[in-house]
Amino acid sequence: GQQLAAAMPFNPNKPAEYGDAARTPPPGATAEPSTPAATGSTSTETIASAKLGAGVPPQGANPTVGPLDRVRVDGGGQRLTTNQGVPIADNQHSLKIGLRGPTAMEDFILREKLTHFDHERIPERVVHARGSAAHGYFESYQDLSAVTRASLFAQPGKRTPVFTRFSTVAGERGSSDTVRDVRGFAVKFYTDEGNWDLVGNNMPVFFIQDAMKFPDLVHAVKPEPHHAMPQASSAHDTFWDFVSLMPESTHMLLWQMSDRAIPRSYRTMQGFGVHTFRLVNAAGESVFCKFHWTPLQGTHSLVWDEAAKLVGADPDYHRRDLWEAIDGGNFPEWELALQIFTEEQAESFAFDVLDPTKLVPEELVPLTPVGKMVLNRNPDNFFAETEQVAFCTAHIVPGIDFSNDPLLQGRIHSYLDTQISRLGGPNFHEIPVNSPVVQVQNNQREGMHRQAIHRGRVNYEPNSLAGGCPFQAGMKSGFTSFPQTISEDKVRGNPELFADHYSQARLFFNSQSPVEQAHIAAAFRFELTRVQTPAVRERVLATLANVNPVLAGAVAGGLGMEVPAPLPLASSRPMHEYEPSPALSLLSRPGETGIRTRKVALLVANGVDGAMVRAIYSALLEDGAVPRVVASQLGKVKTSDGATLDVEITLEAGPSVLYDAVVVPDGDAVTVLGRDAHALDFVREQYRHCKPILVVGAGAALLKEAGVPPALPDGSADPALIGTEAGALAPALAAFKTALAAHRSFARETD
Ligand code: HDE
Repeated sequence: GQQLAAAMPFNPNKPAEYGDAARTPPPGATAEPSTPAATGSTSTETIASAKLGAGVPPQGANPTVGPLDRVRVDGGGQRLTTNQGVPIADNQHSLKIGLRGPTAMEDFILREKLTHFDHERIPERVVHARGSAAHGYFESYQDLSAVTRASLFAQPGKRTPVFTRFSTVAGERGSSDTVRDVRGFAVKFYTDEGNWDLVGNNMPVFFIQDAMKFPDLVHAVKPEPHHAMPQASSAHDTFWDFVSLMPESTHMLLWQMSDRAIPRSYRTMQGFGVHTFRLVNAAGESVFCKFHWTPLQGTHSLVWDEAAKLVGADPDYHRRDLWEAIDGGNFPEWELALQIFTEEQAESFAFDVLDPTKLVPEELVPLTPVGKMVLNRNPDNFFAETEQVAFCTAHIVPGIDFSNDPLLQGRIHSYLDTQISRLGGPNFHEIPVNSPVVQVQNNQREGMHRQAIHRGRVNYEPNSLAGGCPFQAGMKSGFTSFPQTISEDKVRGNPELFADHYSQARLFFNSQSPVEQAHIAAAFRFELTRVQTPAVRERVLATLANVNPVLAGAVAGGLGMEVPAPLPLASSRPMHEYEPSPALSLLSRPGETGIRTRKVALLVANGVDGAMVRAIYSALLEDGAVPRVVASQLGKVKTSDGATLDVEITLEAGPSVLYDAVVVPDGDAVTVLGRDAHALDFVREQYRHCKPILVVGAGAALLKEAGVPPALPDGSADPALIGTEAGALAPALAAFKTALAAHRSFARETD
């Protein structure tokens, strides 16, 4: 027996069955990666995994790494096995009756492999199907116990692991990243009192006021049911038909037609909890609260023409950007801020705080920063983590509670419900990425795919046979709902202030810079041009006539129409007039990370000044930017000093839209580049998309060839169009970096 035990492999997956002692291999057993030939023994998957102490911890290790360790699988140095762990001798040939004969029914290896493959797909999310996620942590700045007993806010410096998923809403799982759409911003906090999911968007308001309307809204925006077109786009009749009959959507439509809907990166978006929530302290006192995420990287967007071209150039543009930033150690950060207000204050506002089509202006209730989120680890496996993560608005923790916002109330039901069909049953909380870091204890049992092995005979409460355990936590430490007093009739309807559909739409538009206003008008023009039904276009114009005459006029002009009479108002109350709120402009948050992670193309060809390319390349690298040597063809180019330079990517594979800026260095290369249509398009598009351009010496000729205005040494005509002689590179490079940090020069926009 002793001998047999020694020969048996030790299985570290099962320490729980035998207590902690089982973590130590029995004498003779091996927990080291081993080649079967050397020892004649097998080893289990986790033995080879880096996380069992054999290797380096994954980048940005945090407390979720431990719990996920149990299920990580690394195949390095291992034999192929079936799902039953049986070693597979031949993975290339099925079992046949004679080399040219039929396949044997008994080929259980083939059948297992095909059966598993046949069932690989799960339903995609009905909305927010396409997304990307990362692990990280939230760090609290201060002790917030005066307003909430939520443990993650209990003390300064306290860290809580998070998993955050960003998404588009309308597109299917394989659609493109840069379409015009709202972006999801969902954060799962693995707190020490259970999971809290803050399932927000990158815009602070929503299209509808009541959960009852959500299926209709989603049906209207999704591809039309008869021919399943268009993919991932709101620019079609059914969407505009629905929203033009739903004046409460007007405020959100302005956000959706703004540059917020085409972010430069997930890393440059704000996030919002949208609804009013409650915070509750240990004494049971409650205040209202709105959640805001502000990116340290600043808020930056694409321009529409660029976004449309990126759909083709790189459909994974945002996914890649997030992945590469984290992979390269540029961990994105967001500050979490709260708008805290009392119920009494809320009653004095000109809008109803339970109405999710309204925001609370920062001028009315300032933001209180309470902590920051750092995303520092890419998932190991997209399906296991990003696809299987289940966010639920119902996941709240003691200290946080819902408000009566009728949209939020409906969401409390929907998210748990949807996981049951999407993830195949009620045990989705046991999927590793969804498991809390605290132990789950209750008497819920069985169901599909149960992982936990509950011990003992007691699966009910109250009980005496298990000493009453697990026992109710009680009011002091357990979750308690805020005991709001309500004495009202049971009715279907809305409070009166919900009927003010336009004053905050007007606030938003009036708070935008002229450039942003022009982009909003252009987006309406584009979308309504795609709409085929004139009456729908007309109804949207009649809606906009209630918002702002300049906007309505610009959109109508763009469509070759007259502005119709405004839609009749739903309420006779005079509309509230807000002062513009500068915080609502994207340009008000340029960010603190300078040129870090900005991508810069250096266009080269034979004859380029190689020393200059190297100097500019390293100067950009030094400040954290991502320079790339781009040419017509891969391989090497000969530089003017007789040396060579490695080309990193071609103009064809790396077109202009993939870069935030371009440099055309000095040298004869310009003659070669000037004959390449890709190079001409490149600089034309960099110019058209308002990106910083630096041309040195002879490089200026490429601008002329492309029909771009000349670059002046001092950038006086256009601060992001910088030309210099080779001898004066340093100041020009400094000006270029400043322009790059500012992201774009909208003053030159010609679209
Ligand atoms: Fe969602 N929403 N939603 N939503 N939502 C889903 O849940 C729903 C709403 C949001 O990365 C679904 O797991 C209803 C507002 C995000 O996995 C589903 C209503 C906001 C995500 C669902 C809303 C959101 C979802 C689809 C109105 C911003 C992606 C799959 C009553 C505050 C989360 C899933 C992720 C996903 C229902 C409205 C944000 C069907 C019924 C408002 C970020 O449950």
